[in-house]
Amino acid sequence: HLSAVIRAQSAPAAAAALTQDDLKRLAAVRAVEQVQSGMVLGLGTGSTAAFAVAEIGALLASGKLSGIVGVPTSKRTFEQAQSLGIPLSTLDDHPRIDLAIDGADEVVDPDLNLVKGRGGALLREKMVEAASDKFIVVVDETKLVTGLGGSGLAMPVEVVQFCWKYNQVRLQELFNEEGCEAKLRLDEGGKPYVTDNSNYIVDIYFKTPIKDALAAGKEISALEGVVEHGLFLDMATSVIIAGTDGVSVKTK
Ligand code: ABF
Repeated sequence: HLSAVIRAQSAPAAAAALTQDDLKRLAAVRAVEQVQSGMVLGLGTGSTAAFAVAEIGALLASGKLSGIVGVPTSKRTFEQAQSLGIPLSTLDDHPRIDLAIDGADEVVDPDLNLVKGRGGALLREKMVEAASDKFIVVVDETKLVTGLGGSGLAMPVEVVQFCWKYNQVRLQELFNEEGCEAKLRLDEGGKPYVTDNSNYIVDIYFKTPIKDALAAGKEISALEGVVEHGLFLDMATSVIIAGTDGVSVKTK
């Protein structure tokens, strides 16, 4: 009886001790359970997706998985996957992907719409994930919001370098009523942040959640010089959310 009491008391304590990285790893490892030998995989970007890439590398190394081909969503992920010995390819050679696993910046439940690209890799992420039969999103519970743009953090828009201010002003105008601020993203040295595809990013900060994300996405895409935006609508097949109370899987 005494040992049962000790177990019961220590279980919540152990859960409370989980770090955000532990939660990210839990979500990522759960997603990798869906990977089968022979699959073409979209490999996401960011700290949560990196745990999934590491797990895939470990399963390949131990022989539990084989015949995997990975399509990375960024140069960073390419380097990580290459260092783990994961065979890699491109969308040109594998235009159809079986399963993509990636993180997100914001997730709305129940529609599973996302904001992505705070890590700067939104263009390749969107292309790879649009080409995927299944797209599993892996997040810790801090990413859940009631409406996109609701975290107060950036919703990125990738724009060509040429006359980037034109797009900054146009984006600012589009969302003026929402009290948004559109700012050019800078790198640590104070220079414009340059994406893997040699573009710039204009980050939009919303004061309140976007009312109609579908319409907003269309309006942003219609601007000349916009390459892609971070609203990933109707793309996720499922979202795995790791919280201190456990892991939950949301499927549309
Ligand atoms: C990628 O990495 C991006 O779309 C998103 O911006 C970011 C999330 O990073 P993290 O998992 O480190 O929070 O998924």
